[in-house]
Amino acid sequence: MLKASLRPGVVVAGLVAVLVFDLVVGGILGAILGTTIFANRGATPTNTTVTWQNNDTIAHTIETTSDQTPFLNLHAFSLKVAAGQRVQFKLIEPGLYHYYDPKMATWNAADGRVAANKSMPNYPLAMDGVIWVKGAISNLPSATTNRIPPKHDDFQTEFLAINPGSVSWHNFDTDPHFLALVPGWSDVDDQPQAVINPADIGINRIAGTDDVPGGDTIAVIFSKPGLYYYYCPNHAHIDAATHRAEAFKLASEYPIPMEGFILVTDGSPSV
Ligand SMILES: [Cu+2]
Repeated sequence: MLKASLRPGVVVAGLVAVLVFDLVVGGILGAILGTTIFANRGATPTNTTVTWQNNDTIAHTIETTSDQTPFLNLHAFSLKVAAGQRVQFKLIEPGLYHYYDPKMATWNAADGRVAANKSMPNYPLAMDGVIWVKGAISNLPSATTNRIPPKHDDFQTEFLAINPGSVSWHNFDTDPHFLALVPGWSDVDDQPQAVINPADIGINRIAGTDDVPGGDTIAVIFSKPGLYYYYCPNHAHIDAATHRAEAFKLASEYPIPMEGFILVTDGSPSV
């Protein structure tokens, strides 16, 4: 099966920056929406309009997940976009937005993740995406924690946000798990992409309870602001066409990949 590649493009018209990308390239039914990230370069998030271009031959729905935190999905939306058409939406509040097509994927409430529907093209990759609208967010910590639950090949929390500082992971599972950034996103020559995975974190092993009584904890320092997209190379691999983590079949939460996001703000006081 052909994989749809992601073709983000940024058009700047006055103060309004518009991201146009294809739901599908080449008319492949139900292909990947992609983990697509939009960074507003202006100081006025209220001028942030996102455009979704549907190049598929069927209509799609673009809907925020039911996950909501002080920095995630602050403004819920559900948009329909007909085949060959585009739809626009203005995002006002800074933070992350996680959306999916509920006809192509399902919200797994137990895991708090979007899971691809089995009959969809590009399974196990789900039709979902992430947008980051830059801007100050109040009351973020400079240190936070995540965990790997027992018997789970996933991270308990998909999205975390901090001021520059550190994130700790504790492994309650029996197996070792790893943390590494998903390659293919950072591009220093492309300003909106330069803030995605802006500094490498290496490959970090977190011993499980088979190796260390109670499981190990590691802390990773995130001093450079940006959006970090990471995965566990022991339970997922990278799909080269989309630069997305794809679950290994033997991973316990398959088709949900063992991945997560850390938003590191610039730490400036909120207004
Ligand atoms: Cu793992």
